[in-house]
Amino acid sequence: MSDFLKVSRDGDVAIVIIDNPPVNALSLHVREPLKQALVELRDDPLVAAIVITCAGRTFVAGADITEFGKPVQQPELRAIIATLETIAKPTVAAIHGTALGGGLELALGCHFRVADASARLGLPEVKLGLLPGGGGTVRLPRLVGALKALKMIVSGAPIGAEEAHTTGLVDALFEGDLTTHAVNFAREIARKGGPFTPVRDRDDELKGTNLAAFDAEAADLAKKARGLEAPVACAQAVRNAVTLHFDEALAVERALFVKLVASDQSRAQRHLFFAEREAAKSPGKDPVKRRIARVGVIGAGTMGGGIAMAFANGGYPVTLLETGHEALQRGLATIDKNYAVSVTRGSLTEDAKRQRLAQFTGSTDYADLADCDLIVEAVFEDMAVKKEVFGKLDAVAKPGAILATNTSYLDINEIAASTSRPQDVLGLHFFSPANVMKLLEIVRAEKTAPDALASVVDLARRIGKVAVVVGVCHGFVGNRMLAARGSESEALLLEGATPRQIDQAFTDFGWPMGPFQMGDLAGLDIGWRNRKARGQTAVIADTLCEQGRFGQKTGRGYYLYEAARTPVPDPQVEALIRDKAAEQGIAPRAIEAEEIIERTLYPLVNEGAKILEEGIAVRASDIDVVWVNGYGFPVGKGGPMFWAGLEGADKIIERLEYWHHRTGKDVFNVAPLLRRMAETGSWEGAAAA
Ligand code: 3H9
Repeated sequence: MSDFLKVSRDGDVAIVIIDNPPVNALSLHVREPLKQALVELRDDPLVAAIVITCAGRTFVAGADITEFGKPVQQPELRAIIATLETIAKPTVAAIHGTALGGGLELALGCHFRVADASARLGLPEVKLGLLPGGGGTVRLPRLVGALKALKMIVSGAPIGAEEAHTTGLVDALFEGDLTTHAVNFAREIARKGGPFTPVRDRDDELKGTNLAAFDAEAADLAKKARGLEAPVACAQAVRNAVTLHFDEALAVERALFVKLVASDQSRAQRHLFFAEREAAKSPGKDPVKRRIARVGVIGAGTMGGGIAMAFANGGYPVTLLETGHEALQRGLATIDKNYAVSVTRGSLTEDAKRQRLAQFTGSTDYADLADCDLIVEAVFEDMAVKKEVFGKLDAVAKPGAILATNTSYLDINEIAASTSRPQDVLGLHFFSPANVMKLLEIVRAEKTAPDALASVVDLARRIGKVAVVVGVCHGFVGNRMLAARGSESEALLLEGATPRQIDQAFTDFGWPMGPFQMGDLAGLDIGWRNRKARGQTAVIADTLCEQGRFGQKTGRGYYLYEAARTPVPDPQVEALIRDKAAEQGIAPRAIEAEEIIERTLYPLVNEGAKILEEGIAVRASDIDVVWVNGYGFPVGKGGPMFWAGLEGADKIIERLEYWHHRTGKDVFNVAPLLRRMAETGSWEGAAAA
């Protein structure tokens, strides 16, 4: 019928097969033949039942996201679902892989849904700053109840086929040839006879809805949304499914969708969706990858242990090396404890815990790393120590093994040059806790071989990381920009702002926490040690550390932590800041949130432009991926480089120039690429100009 849609027959059952690789998105070229096929099959007296299925690895994974932001072309998904609901004979969606977003909404337009036992179903639109716009908010509650629908739609997290079956979303589960099972299911249903009730007319599940409980849950979720509009709209739409007539609720859903799809937040989140996928692609021709079957990790401290867990969680056997038996046992015990916590929380089964622990082999002998295909060192951040480790690795690692350093700042070219195989050396900069944090900066050194790089990019995806390839410089992309963001924080304190005020400006912007809360969480002693090693000072942070105020771990930092992790402003710290300001002859003045943002986030963008110009990052969107996944930059603003476009490059330049003129500081020295961005309107244009 079309390249993207086929219809076949198995006796009196018609099988509609959507074939739009890679994920069977509902692009216009699918919607057109699909609507036509449904009309024809509806009117064909020889057809007793209709099965909708997909070719390839998955059922429909949603609307075609690349079409958003362009004029809507008919037929829309809603019209297709409306057509489905005019069909009196039984319609069955046969789901394998993932039924997501518009894909699940299409399935909800059918009378029945059957699924492969390994399938996953969900409405992830919220992650794109949207709500389900094909009737999902109105139909899903009719099958699973309003509260369950609320949780699914606001979280965007898919559920497994088994849970979908238990909750009533799926009518039957099958293993083996799904189409055959679905056809038999449809034929049997047709034989028994109708009438068959479309989901829109089934409201049994809605009748007992406890609206007070619903509203309490929705309020809780709204609080966690931190300024994002989509989760709030999702909750409102699901509530409408309970309180309004179906058609009214559907109309409101549509209106909300139209508003959200045009919003900056959704544009930002869609940008990130594609940016993450783009970042994982190796530039140039895809080389043949090296086989990575076993991983070695050197150092069983917090970082090394977390890295080892990340690999074990991804199914890789890990040799964990420490210098002494005691440190090794301590590291292994911590790993055991971390998994036990996951079991207690219900995110891991006892069985899975056993399987993961079985992936670890502890050792204190470098010779035991000889069978590892990738070895990651996570030892003390010191060039001499790293070189010693790489010297030992050079002696024992097998030919072609990839040797990685987890350094956050050090020059990987220098580390590589200290070995006889610089082509096998690269950086794997994990973020703490490494088993949880999604971001992985993959650092290509000058001599890193393309196949070594491509192999770890591929591996990163396999262990569920969001990988970004970056070049060598002090702090790479993330920490270098963090330094630019942080450079004015102290100055702002000395000039009159309080830690609370600065942190508040950040959380109002959408960050999960501000720089001082973050510093207290990470431990102020780390930066202190770094500064001392580089001969730098930060008068307030250094004084806090000299007083033993390292942050949460000592119960005191920029804030006091009396009750657990809640930061309480400390008058002593504020007095200390005023004293230090007085010593420097700085008279305190009132500082507005706008100035805080200008002096911290504009330098962040500026540094990003410098990084891009130097080729340390390949694309502006890679920088966004780093900042959203590693540093908590608000997703609704799309990362610093995307946000620069929203904020206006002209405005940023004007304010950077102002502050540069006033302070002479290099962080305000406008990057030439940022100027070209202002002229061309995009980072791509700026790079090409
Ligand atoms: C929606 O449905 C709105 C409706 O409610 C209302 C409409 C009115 N469109 O992730 P992968 C591309 S909103 C276009 O690497 P995986 C992706 O960019 C949608 N393209 O594969 C990549 O391209 P490339 C709700 C899409 O196996 C390639 O496919 N649905 C779409 O790791 C492979 O993707 C979602 O949000 C799309 N919908 O994971 C689901 N999806 O090769 C979004 C993927 O050029 N998709 N692409 O880089 C996913 O979550 C994952 O892709 C999936 C597969 C789990 C399906």
